[in-house]
Amino acid sequence: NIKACLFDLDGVLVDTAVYHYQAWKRLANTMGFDFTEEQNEQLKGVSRVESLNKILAWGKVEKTDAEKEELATLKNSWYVDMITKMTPAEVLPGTVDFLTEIHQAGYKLALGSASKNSGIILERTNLAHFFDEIVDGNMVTKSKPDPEVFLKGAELLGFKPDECVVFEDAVAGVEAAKRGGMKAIGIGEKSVLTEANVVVSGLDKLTVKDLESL
Ligand code: B16
Ligand code: MG
Repeated sequence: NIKACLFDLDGVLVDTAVYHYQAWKRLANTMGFDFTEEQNEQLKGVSRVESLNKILAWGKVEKTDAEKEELATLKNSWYVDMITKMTPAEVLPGTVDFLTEIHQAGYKLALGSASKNSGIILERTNLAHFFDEIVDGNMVTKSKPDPEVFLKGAELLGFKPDECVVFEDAVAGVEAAKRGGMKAIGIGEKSVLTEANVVVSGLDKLTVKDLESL
């Protein structure tokens, strides 16, 4: 029986992917190359350092660790400029209703995000109060598809993995949930999130009943 819900942030609760894309694109452009929206898909759910490594490989650019750190910091400063201007209107459809409903039904909620900026985003969008625990990129050493972020969330909430369900939009995130022994609800396309127990296009398509039948 499901007792706790673990939520990915970007692509599930809010669409910050557009801001990540703009900031990474600007960084690539300053180095004299570009990448496509399709390539950008591969950056979803992936940590900041790993995203940078992929982008540098696409541009066939080599950088030292010190230079990489500088580049990642620069990208993050542009990204933070954008997310500090976010408003509750940018929360994805159905999110507030669904979180309210499951909270009232007695489920415990945790965030399980790869982002080190989850705090700002949750504050700006007015979602912070829904979560009993928050686990993000500041608290983990291994990124998805490693299950660390979700296992930590389950542990902090005090539930076993098989009492938890993860909501994820990234292939790496669904894999992390499964490797951690949890159920996974995919947010996106069935043909992409093949390992998920259920796939829907967004939280607006779910009700508390869907958790009972997992
Ligand atoms: P930051 P999620 C992930 O968030 C994003 O999907 C991914 O594109 C980003 O690189 C990663 O967070 C790290 O973000 O640079 O803010 O630490 O989907 O796990 O909520
Ligand atoms: Mg995501």
